[in-house]
Amino acid sequence: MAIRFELVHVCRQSGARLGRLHTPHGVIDTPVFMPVGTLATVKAMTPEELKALGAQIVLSNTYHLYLRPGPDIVREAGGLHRFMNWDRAILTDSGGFQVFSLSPLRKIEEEGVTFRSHLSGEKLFMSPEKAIEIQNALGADIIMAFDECAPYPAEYEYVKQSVARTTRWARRCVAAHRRAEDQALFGIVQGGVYRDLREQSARELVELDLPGYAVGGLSVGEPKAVMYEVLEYTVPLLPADKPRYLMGVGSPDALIEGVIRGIDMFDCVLPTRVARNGTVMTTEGRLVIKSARYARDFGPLDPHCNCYVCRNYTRAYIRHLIKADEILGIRLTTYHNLAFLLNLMAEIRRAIREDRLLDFRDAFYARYRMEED
Ligand code: PRF
Ligand code: ZN
Repeated sequence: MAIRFELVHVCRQSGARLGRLHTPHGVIDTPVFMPVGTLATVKAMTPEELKALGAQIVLSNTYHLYLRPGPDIVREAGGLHRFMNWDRAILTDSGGFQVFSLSPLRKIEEEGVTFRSHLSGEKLFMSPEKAIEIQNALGADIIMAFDECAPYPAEYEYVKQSVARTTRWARRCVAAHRRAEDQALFGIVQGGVYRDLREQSARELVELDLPGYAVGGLSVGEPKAVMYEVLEYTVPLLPADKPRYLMGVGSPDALIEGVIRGIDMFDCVLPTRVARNGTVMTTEGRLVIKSARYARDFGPLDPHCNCYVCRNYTRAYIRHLIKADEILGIRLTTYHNLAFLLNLMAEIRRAIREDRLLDFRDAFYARYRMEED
């Protein structure tokens, strides 16, 4: 068994779970947020900096690493951990989402997906077997089944076909997996916003007795209230003794709401992506640092944050760096945004341990100005 999930405590106020996920590259305290390192790097951060921030696991992408540098080079380097100098845990997504969101002219068939590289335009093919073969070569601690993420909105009949195909593909992933002893293969529940399809997807995947399960197909444009409702009826269908991962979610409010509904793992490009256009995440909401109002603001990015950036740099200085396109600007906003989200997760874990996660949510919302859906 590649991983072992230890349920440490269930919050008596919210039902949220505190856990420990044991992997071949260390123990992860859950609920956890996984910074995204699409191309075997969390953009602008060194592994040493990620460790200083307390990152316990990062996510990388099969699709992107398949296009470049190619799985053979990563395997020859000794695997993804050695290639990128990261000795803590790694999860790779299967490409079953990036193919759909990034590649033009893709064609989905039972055998797999034919698509064009968004870089070279060259025609490529991805199948469940291929996605697993690549992920076996990359060597992450947790790998994901090759799924189809239906768009939102999508017709019931379309999603029904897509759920059935995702189950058949998951079975093929299980059969193709060659490293079950040191790589945990997670299934991905699909089904859009249709309750019976979510139930069918969960039932069929749970039958495969995988070491963990993700909820996919959410945060794809539906209102947040709809996502929360889907989680409310989907998460209880997943085994309580295995980790549950909500894919592609990273806004502070959705992290808190996801944890309350029983989620243990999250990933999102949000903190690192918005950092690069100068958006800073704070306890009061997002702040656009380029704005003229910060030109003479000599306070920290977030007065409630005590990260390296907030202890040493001012809003005025970081605004100047970002406006001047200086590399240090996006390094500092990225560092702070990750510190903010990783610290939020640590506070969530403490609130679960102390049976007060609902009180924590209310206190957080009292200060936080929410983004629109
Ligand atoms: N499937 C996979 N990766 C994903 C998703 C999915 O549905 C999502 C949906 N938010 C993000 N990343 N394989
Ligand atoms: Zn900070």
